[in-house]
Amino acid sequence: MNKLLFYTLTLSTLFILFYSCKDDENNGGTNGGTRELVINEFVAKGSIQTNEFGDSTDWIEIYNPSSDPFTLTAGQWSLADADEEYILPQTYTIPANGFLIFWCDGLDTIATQIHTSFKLTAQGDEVTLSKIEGGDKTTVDSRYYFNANAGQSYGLYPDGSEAWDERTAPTPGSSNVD
Ligand SMILES: [Ca+2]
Repeated sequence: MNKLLFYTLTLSTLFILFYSCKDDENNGGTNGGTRELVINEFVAKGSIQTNEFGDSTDWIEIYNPSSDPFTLTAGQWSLADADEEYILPQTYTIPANGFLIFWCDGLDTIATQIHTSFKLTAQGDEVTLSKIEGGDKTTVDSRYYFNANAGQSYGLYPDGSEAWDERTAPTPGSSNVD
């Protein structure tokens, strides 16, 4: 084997290894934020949970890590995927150490539940929770993933920690299980 071919093959192998490892490490990874509230869990493909209309749809669970209730004022909070931002049109209060579910079904409405204008992309997407005050937007929490597995969630265990992993038993609206 000549030297040029050897170096080309070695570099190609290293490149492939680097990017395959990078994808694994980044599944459910964070892009940072202030974490007053936490993106605690989500399902992006093959959800077996159904919204209030009986449709199986993706969802995102927001967790309040504080021992005090947390109020999200209408128009000042948004949840977005990589392409679209949904601004919360009603004020909600999340109880101390409680949860709020956004159903990502593209319905863009609020009935008993919150239904975002976007759906999550199974192949990979980015989920961002932001606060909007005086025209300024602050990222509170952000997560991204690649190639979601059907019926499984990504989530933190324990709730609000930094330990992201795939969860085989999704728990919308209640504490995550290992
Ligand atoms: Ca949960």
